[in-house]
Amino acid sequence: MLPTTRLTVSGLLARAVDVPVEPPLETASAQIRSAPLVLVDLATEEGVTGHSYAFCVTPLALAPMARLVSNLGPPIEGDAVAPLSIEDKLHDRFRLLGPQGLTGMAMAAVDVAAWDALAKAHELPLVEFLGGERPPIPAYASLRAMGLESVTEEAREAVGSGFGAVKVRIGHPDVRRDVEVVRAVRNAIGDGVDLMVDYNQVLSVPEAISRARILDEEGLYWIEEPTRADDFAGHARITREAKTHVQIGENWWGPHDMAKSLAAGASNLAMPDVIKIGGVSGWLRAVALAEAEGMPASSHLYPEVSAHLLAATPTRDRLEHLDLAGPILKEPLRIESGNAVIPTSPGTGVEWDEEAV
Ligand code: SMN
Ligand code: MG
Repeated sequence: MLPTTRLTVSGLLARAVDVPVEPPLETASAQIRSAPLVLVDLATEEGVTGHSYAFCVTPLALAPMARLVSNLGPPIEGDAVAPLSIEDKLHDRFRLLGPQGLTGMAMAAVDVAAWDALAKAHELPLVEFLGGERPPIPAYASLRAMGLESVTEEAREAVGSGFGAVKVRIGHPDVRRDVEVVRAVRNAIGDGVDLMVDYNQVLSVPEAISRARILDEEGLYWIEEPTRADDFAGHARITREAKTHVQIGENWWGPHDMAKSLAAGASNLAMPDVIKIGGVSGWLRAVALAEAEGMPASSHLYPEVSAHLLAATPTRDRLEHLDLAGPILKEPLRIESGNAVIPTSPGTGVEWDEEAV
C-alpha cells in the first residue's frame, strides 16, 4: 500500500544557527570561523516534514535570511507540495525585486525542503524519487588551511583516509608562494591524486592569465574562480589562455545566469551550488545545460543533497566534501574510500540533531 503522496503545506519554520567551523576555513577572500545556517522545516498537513538548510557565509546575513525564509510560509500555506508550482508562485512575488542573492537562496531552500518532503512521502531516497540509483559518488576533500605546512598535513590526512582528489585554496600575495604550496601538497599526495586550486575571485584578469600560465606546469585538475565571479568575459579570456581547465559556477544565480556564463565560454567546467542555482528544481535545469555542452559538473558545498543530485547528473564529475553542517546533523554524509555514500533513508537524509541545534 502506497503511503500518502499528495501533501499540503501547513507551515514553514526557519531557525538561525551559527555552527562553529573548527579548524576555520581560510580563503584568499575571507576567513570563515563559523557556518551561519538557516535550518528550514517545511511542515505538511499529512505529518511529513521536509528539511533543508542555507549557508549564509557571513553571520551578518543570518538573521535577515531566517526572517526572509519564514516570510515565505504564509504565501504557500495550504498549497500542494509541488516544488515547480511553489517556485512559480514565489518567483512571481520576487520578479520586480529580483531572484538573485538572499531572495533566490530563500526560495531555493524552500524548494529543497519541498522535494525532501515529497521523496519522504514516497519513501524513497531523493535520487530514486528522481528516477536514479545510488552509485558511489567520487568526492574531493576541500581543504581548510592555506598555510603551507598545515594544508600539506591536511592533504596527507585526506589521502590517507581514501580521498582520490583534494582542493587547496591559494591566492597568496606572490605567485611563487602559490607554486610552493601546490608543490608541497603534490609532494604529500603523490601523482595518482587529483589536485584542484581555488582563488576565490581575488585576481585581476591579467594577473590570473599570468598565474595560470605558471600553474599550467603543475598538472592541476582545475583552477577555480580566478577572478570576479560575475565577470564571464574575463573568465572567458582566462579560459582561452590557460591550458589548465577553469572551473566556476558556485556563484551562478540560477540556470539563466549559468546559460550566460556558458554562452560567454567563461569556463571549461561547472560547479553549481544547489542553493544559489535554485534548489533541486534549478539544479536539474542547470545540469541539462551542462549536458548539452558536454561539460562536467561538480557540486559546491551542501554535500548531503548534492550527492543525490550528482547521481542524477549526466555529466557528473566530483562532489565537494566540506562538512559545514555535520555538527548539527543526526547523520553527516558518509565518505568511503573517497566516495560519498548516498543514504538509503527517504528524502535527502538531512535530519537535525536537535540537541546540537
Ligand atoms: C567556498 C566559498 C564559500 C564558502 C565556503 C567555500 C569555496 C569553495 O569557494 O569552493 O569551497
Ligand atoms: Mg570555490
